[in-house]
Amino acid sequence: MRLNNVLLLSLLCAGTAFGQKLRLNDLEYFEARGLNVLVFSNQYNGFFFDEKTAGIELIHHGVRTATGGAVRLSPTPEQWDQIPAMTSRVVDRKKNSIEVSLRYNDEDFDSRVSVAAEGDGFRIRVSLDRPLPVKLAGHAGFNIEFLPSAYFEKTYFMDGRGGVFPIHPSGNAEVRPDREKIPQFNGYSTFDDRGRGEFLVPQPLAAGKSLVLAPEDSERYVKIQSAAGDLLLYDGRMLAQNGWFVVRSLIPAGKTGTVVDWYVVPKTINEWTRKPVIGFSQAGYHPAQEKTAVIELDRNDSLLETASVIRVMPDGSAVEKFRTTLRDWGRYLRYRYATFDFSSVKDDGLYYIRYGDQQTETFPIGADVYRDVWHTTLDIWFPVQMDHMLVREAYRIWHGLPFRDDALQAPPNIRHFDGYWMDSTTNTKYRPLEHIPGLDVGGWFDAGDFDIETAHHCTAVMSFVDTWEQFGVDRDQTFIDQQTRYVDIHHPDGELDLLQQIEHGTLQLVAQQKSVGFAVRGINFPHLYQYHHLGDGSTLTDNLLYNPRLKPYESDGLTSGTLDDRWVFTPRIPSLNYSSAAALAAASRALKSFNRALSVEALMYALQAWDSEQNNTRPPAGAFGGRFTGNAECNAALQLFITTGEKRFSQEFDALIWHLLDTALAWNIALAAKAVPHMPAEYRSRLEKYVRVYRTSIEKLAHENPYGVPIGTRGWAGNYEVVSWSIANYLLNRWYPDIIGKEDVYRGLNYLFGCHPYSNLSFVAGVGTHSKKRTYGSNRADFSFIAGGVVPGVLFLKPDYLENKEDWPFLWGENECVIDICADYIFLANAQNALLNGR
Ligand SMILES: [Ca+2]
Ligand SMILES: [Ca+2]
Ligand SMILES: [Ca+2]
Repeated sequence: MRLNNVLLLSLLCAGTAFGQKLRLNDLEYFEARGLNVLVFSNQYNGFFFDEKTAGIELIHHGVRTATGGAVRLSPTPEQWDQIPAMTSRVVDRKKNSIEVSLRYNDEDFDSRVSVAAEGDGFRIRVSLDRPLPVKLAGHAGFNIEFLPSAYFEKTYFMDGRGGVFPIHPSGNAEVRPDREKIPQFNGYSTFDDRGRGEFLVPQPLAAGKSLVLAPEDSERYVKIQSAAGDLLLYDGRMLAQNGWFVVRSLIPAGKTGTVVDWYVVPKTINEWTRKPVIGFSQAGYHPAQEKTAVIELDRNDSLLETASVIRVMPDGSAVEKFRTTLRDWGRYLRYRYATFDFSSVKDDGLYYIRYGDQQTETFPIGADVYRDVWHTTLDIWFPVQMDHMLVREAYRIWHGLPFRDDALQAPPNIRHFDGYWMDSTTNTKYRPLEHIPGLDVGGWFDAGDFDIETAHHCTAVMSFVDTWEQFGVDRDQTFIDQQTRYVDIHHPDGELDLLQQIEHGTLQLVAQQKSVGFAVRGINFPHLYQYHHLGDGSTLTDNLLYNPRLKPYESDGLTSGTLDDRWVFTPRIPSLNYSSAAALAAASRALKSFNRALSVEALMYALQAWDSEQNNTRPPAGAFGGRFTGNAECNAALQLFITTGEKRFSQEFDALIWHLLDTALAWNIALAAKAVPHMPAEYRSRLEKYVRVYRTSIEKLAHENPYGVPIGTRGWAGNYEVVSWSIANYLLNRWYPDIIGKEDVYRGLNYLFGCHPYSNLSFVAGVGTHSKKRTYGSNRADFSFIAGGVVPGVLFLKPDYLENKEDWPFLWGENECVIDICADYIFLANAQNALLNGR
């Protein structure tokens, strides 16, 4: 009866097909104005597991507010819980429906989930051909997850009873014995049960047949009705700060056919149109550079004729300085774009852009606008990432002295989390779980996690040396004392910070070569429940060496029976050892007069690593890092040549580089450019042909998207590629200015500083008028940031959505700052200054 009314009502609405508001579009998702329903356009991947970017998802009035619609095995799945594999996906345009088949291989459990447009919303049905495996009864259910920050300070109704969504999780949990637990990834556990053999099950906030989320807010209103079992509302943050609000229905035991049947109606606002995003540089512009804002528009929006630049005056008045006609760029992914060229505005001053009734933040134009933009990254972000040091900033201790108990030899034959593993042998002289001395020195926390990721260390040290050699950065605003392992931010100590950071990275790389004999995969945690640590890294272990003769949690004051020391992962990875050789050879130059002894050691180990890899057989291209081996070997040859001047290295470089350029030009062009000043003149002319081919790829980008930079589509957003691309252009511009122009360099920072899709926030936390204030660092649970961190940026979600959430820091692919991009950002900012204001 109710259904008929809905049907009748919908049929009366003009323009809707078959009485359904949602229709399947060409990109195979359901669409209505203000609402998209994605059904496994994005799938779970087996690397980071549940990234909160897969399954059935809602994009509600432009914001992705729901994810993870799927059959799941726990009430509030965490990142490392089992994920279903999608074994088929059938799009039925006649029925206006999509059906997917899901499988849990380990549990031999198959299900089908269908989503069909119906009335003002859609129906979700879960069906089984075989009853639920007995073991999964009470565990398996259909879940969908709602973004907490989208529902903060909002309410819900469950069967007419009102409730408020909690800002902080404050529900109840129940303790259950381990035997009832559905195993997480590879038998690891995210829960530290202190040896008690138990786990936690969150209890629902509410239960009933009909749930309304955000009845007060038409942009967020969603009504869910269950035809059979109860709807249970959970708060996933009870177990993990990055959890979402979960709505689920249990799958009943012993049944086949339809086992879950929900009717979902997200409200939409009539004629809703997304507000335009005016992309521009929040850090401002140099008078001499091109200045083009990119305006991102809803496809239903109509482009206004003009935009203007308004100058802000010291007396508080504002005057229009410039107005011009906008250029329609056309469509890119889901939006329409227009460009606003105000390059002719060159006077020093403060300005904002006005488009329609919108006015942007105020930004400067001036020769000095980029002079200091890298300071916070070197002054604050890198010091906070420093491992094996206590780090203070004025009254705040960012973290105590961590990992004095580094590190134990990882046992062989393991498939670990975070992309770590061990081969069938340790490749070292150490027994499994034996303490390897000497590793508790130097290094940086790689990212928002606390492991030493050697590959990124090599990149960061290499990048720092490039910055040192090309720009002679002579800043000193940080106190760094290796003797007492103490760092104090905003405290000059008479030593150049960049050299101190090169020293800090080199100390760790040298220690690996010295103690282990080669560059290790990294130093990471034995337990998954340590890995997801939030807050002060020094509290992650007890900082006492592991002593197997003591019981867990027992200590003799010097050692401890708790197996919490980090593990050293020691598979042999030639590309990594070559990268270490390159970084060490480069660092030995930078450290020559700063730390003579370390400089000598660095070169010695660089040569040793080189020789040992030259004598090893090369791994197949398919092996880990195999495709990078050529580039890493070539880079090591170049750095060793620059440092030693020995011909054998330049010959090896020359023997490798051309093949690399022929097979993967974009990956290797920057390396080739770095060699120009060190190679004979004919090298430069031979390279020119490749630079011309590379030029065409830059031109192609200008047609691919309105920003003219490479926008990545991987599971980790692409700011690193944008920065690397701009650096490559800078290195090439130096030798081939007629082929690669200065503007090809400037576009990268312009994009980073706010001229990008989704929003116009600067992607460098704390830099520019309006910048990222919630990033995925050690303080992410505080919805905060570490100044100077550069986030990955806009994440591509299939088929046409770019996203960088600012109200939710926990999506690492969007918001996690890592050492390699931050080091490269310092280089690029200095490069851009050098180009604009003279080398
Ligand atoms: Ca890591
Ligand atoms: Ca200093
Ligand atoms: Ca310990």
